Amino acid sequence: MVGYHAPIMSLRRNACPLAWGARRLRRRRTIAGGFGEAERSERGGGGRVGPKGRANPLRVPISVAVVACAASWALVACAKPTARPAPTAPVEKLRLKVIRTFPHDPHAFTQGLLFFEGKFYESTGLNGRSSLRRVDPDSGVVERGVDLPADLFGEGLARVGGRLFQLTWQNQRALVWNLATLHKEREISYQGEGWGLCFDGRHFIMSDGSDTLALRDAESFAKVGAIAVRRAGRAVRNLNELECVEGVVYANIWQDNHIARIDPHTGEVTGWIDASGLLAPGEARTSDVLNGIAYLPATGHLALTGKLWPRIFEVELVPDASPAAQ
Ligand SMILES: [Ca+2]
Repeated sequence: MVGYHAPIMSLRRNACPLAWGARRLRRRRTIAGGFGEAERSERGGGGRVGPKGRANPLRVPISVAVVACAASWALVACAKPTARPAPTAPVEKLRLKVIRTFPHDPHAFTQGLLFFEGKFYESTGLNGRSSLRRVDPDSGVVERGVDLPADLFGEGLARVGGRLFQLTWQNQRALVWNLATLHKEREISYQGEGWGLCFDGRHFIMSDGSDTLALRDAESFAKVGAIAVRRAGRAVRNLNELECVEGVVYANIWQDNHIARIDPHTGEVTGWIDASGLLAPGEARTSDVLNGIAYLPATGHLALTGKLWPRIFEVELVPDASPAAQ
């Protein structure tokens, strides 16, 4: 509070240039023996208007100046101190402990991944190679797959009840599939790019590569809100594949080996996960970026993969105490 009052006192001491100007003008008139008409005009309340239609500040009546000063004081006194950024909770640094691995189609350009009742469901991208597939975890066999039309680029994938919702990158169309049969039921139009998608039990949460997640209605897919994602006050851009897990959202950062754990109520990143080093050097040479997060409810672990990765990794999140993480 000391820092807040000190500037106000300083302002008051030097205060109002209008009143100062009026006092100076009256003193000059007294010294010169009076201004006659101008003095009467001033007392009568009429300030002269200059050729540009703007009042000469030295001819502002004292009463007006006093009122103006009082108003300016009131404004200063009532103004809130400069808002300080709300303190942010420390971001927990996390790393991965690999529990086991599953085979993954190294030709699958993974854009969306989820797990439900013992199966992986995966959306793959690229024009002419996009698909939706149900995969057996242990064998990696695609039990049922549907190729998308060549002009569609598959992206994020989310389940709501007995349906799968699959985004497309720039086609602005979401495909709605029957979960059991993988038959397409309908399509939904939306604006902008589609990257990642998850369902938190109430809304869809959708990324578009920016630092903002969109909330969308579970029925209409209409945008109903937005979440600006910040890590220690800084925007986190390139949010990609998503996974909604018990009140938090995990997001791949495109072209980065980190995953953000996000509080969707505040947009704050509460955990920063180093997901580097999963692939062996030989695997990394033929693989693209990390992209694919699925929650495994039986263990509470995550399953992670990437575009053209040969494996899916079941991982546990553990604190990262390495010097590089600090
Ligand atoms: Ca996912």
